Amino acid sequence: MSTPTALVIVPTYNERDNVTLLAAGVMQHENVRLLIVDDQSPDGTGEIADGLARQYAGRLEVLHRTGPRGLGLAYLDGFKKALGASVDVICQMDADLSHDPARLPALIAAVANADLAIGSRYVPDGTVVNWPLFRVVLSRFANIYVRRVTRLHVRDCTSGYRCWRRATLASLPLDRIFSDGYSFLIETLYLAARRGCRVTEVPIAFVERRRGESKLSGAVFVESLVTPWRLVARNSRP
Ligand SMILES: Nc1nc2c(ncn2[C@@H]2O[C@H](COP(=O)(O)OP(=O)(O)O)[C@@H](O)[C@H]2O)c(=O)[nH]1
Ligand SMILES: [Mg+2]
Repeated sequence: MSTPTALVIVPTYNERDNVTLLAAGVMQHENVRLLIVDDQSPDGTGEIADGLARQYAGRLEVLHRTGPRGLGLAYLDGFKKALGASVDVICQMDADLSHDPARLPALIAAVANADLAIGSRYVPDGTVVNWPLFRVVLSRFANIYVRRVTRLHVRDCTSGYRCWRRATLASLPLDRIFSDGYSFLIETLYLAARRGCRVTEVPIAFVERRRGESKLSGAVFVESLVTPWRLVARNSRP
């Protein structure tokens, strides 16, 4: 079979110092296109992305969102646009270079035998580099908690580096999604797993960003505590 074609969705909020390098890394892969979803970043990321769209014309597009911002809202709009494109695989990754574009081929290849491939920090050969202790503890705790409440068997439920088989993504009830922030990642995984999708994990080294700031907040943490229970409750309703 020929190499699958992929569209990578990258949400951005204040990533001016990362987005150019990220785009160059993704564009190394000939079969891959890029969709940057910017939420009117005050630091001018959107304008830089427009320049990249001219530089990589035909392979890189920018979606400028207006209205309330959020990681989940950005992905939702990105998914809807991506599903209109004729590609085999739809991927998600962060803009801050924590996710190495060099791992894209491994993730894309993994969906030949799965419906969703997750770039995983918590399988053998997966690692986290340069994270402060509190982030390591928070992420580990979040994963144990999510697994316990939802009974998912995935080791890294909160990873934002993913590749979906197009038909799998198209089968998700996107209009039922309630998460507008980071818990979008948990919700989409849960919806896919409940539908019987085959989820596989591909080891990645997650490297903490060197430039710009994390948008993770206390509110995100609280949301991650509540979301698994909301999902289970919704699932048990007739
Ligand atoms: N479009 C958009 N992107 C966001 C938003 N919040 C975070 N992001 C992006 O989501 C990715 C992950 O965010 P980051 O702050 O690095 O989270 P962390 O890695 O968990 O610390 C990055 O590419 C961010 O720019 C948002 O509200 N809107
Ligand atoms: Mg990050």
